[in-house]
Amino acid sequence: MNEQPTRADRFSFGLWTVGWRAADPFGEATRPALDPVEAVHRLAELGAYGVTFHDDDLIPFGADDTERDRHIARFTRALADTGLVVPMATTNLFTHPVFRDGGLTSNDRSVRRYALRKVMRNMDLAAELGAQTYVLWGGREGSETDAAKDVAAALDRYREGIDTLAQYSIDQGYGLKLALEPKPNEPRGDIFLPTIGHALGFISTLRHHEIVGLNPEVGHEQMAGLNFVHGVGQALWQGKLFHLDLNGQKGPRYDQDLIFGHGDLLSAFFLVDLLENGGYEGPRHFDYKPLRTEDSDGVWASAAANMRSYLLLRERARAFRADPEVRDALAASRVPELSVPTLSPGETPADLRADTSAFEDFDPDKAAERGYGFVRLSQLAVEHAIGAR
Ligand SMILES: [Mn+2]
Repeated sequence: MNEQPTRADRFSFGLWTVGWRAADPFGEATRPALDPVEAVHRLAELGAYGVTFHDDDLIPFGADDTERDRHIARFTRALADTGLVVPMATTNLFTHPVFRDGGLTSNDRSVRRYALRKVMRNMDLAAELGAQTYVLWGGREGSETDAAKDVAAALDRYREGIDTLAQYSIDQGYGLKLALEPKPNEPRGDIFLPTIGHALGFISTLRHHEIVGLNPEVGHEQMAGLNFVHGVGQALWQGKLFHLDLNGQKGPRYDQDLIFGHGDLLSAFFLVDLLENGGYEGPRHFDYKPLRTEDSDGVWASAAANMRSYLLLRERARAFRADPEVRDALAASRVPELSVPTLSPGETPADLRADTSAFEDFDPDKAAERGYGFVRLSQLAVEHAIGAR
């Protein structure tokens, strides 16, 4: 496949991804700092259309107004020079020690008020740069011991925080939608809103639930042992897939943030198939970490690899859907039949109860005889995914 990424593919990267200096809990940084202006230029050359950032990726924590304006001006010029857009922005509520017990759910009320102001300040910048989505990853919202938190109170404060920020977006006329990013653990021992399902349940209780959705991440759900494709499928079904973070992960362990496709490849194949056919129109955003072993050449190779993995999987998913044998196998497996409503138009529960063919004359032993043919279907998917067809 010689297809190169284009702006139409809507690939975007966080500044913190290619800019990660690769310090980990056991070792120091292996790479020098990356100027956000260089990141913008390199990503544009590679074919990305967008760049995203936490406030502190762009403006060092504690910078005064003059310094802040200077960083923003340089970044804005780089965007204008390259045509890169900022579809999403987010806030760092996890690095500074003030957030050691979280931001929106810290036990310390003054920290919660400070956290809200920090988010609002970067929402101002996000709106100015034309972003549509504002992501909230509550990495420090949680605990290591259940003695530390009244969970109901923490969720009350989480809801108050998100309601306040949604109200702010509305009051300012920013049109920013908020996207919550679930994660089960790391850096906290346990994080609130640990999965897509928890977050969807929480969102339904919000005052402005219509402008709050999700930014699910491949690795985060897989860390919890969950099926990311099913999670994204439900988020789409509920109209809540506002944005997403693509990367790779090898099962339940620490957050690996591998290149997209370098973890569970078959799940990545089905994910691309779902995104391309399920009505998701948003950015294909990569939230990954270039391996700590790599130098700066390796960083840019890894950025290109994410996009190439996606494009290859998209090509494979298209081939899968276009294959007559696959269509035949889908029909034999009665996959399309699942789209047929179980009751007939206008049929009531009483009508169903009166239908003897549904129960009294139904032969469950006979119906149980026939297999579903999912093995054939699954093998066809594997063969398309690995390019054997
Ligand atoms: Mn991650």
